[in-house]
Amino acid sequence: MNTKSTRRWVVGAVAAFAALSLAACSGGSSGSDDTKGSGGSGTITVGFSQLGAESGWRTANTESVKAAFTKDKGFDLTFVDAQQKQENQIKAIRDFIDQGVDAIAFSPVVETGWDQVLQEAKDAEIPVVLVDRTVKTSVSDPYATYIGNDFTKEGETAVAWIKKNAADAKIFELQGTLGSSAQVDREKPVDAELGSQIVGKASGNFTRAEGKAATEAALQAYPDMTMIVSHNDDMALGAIEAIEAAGKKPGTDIKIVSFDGVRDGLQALHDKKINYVVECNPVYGDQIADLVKKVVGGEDVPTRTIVPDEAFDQTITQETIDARKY
Ligand code: GYE
Repeated sequence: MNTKSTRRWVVGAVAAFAALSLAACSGGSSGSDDTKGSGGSGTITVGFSQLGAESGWRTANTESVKAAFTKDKGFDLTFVDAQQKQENQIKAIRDFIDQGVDAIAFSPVVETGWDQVLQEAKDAEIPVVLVDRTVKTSVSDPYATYIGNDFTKEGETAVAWIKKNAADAKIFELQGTLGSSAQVDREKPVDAELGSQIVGKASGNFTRAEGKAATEAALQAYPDMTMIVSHNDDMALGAIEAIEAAGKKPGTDIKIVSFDGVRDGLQALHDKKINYVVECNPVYGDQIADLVKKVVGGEDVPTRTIVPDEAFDQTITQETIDARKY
């Protein structure tokens, strides 16, 4: 039996035992409540390492996670915000391992550097559910399942719009956190299809303030740019401030293509300051919780669950924006 099936067997046996002892002492108060697994009576303890609070997307994702992992729904959640620092995430995951949680969920800030801690979780037989961003690791069978959006597809959607609507744009690429899968994968199709039109790149680390600063510098360095491809809405909103401060018109003098679809971003699209927004839906806490339950209960889960995204142009209506969840 490999590690996974051993764990499955143990979890199943514990659940069966819990069900039996519950039946045996019905009405009694002596039943242990630290039963692990999703056997019905037990609470599932989950450690969630969120990478930060850098953007509107992240805030919406965190709210969705917290709303899904409640006591009422059978979870005991420890949620730790890593403030965009990998070492904080590694420490949080090690703490979860020490606590012996039933499952670990985490959104990795960057793709690499997780080998050791993933191995430690594996050795401790604690299943890992990877959320939002992906990892590159040499550990075999490093996590139980992944759920998130298809960033490469999002990049392709942006490229298709640019080719159709601004084919000769001179592009400054406002990158997300360097080395994060959201940056790497959104950028790949842009480089592949529009590489010769990219006049410069700089990271704004997915925040509004850094997006503004990077755009201020870019306006000086690349005066010929006619478009910004921003890896998220927050940085695009920072870019809008910088463009306006430089006396130019965002959406006209410098077109903006962005990702996420947070309400402020879509409002700027409606106001014609952004030209196109590729959605990245962060509201999937319930799906993460469902996967955690299944993994802990030893049920089969898909290796990958992709959250579907839309895209919006300036024809978006105010009603659509007002009806958004985030
Ligand atoms: O686009 C950005 C956030 O990983 C999809 O991270 C996520 C990205 C999202 O900071 O706003």
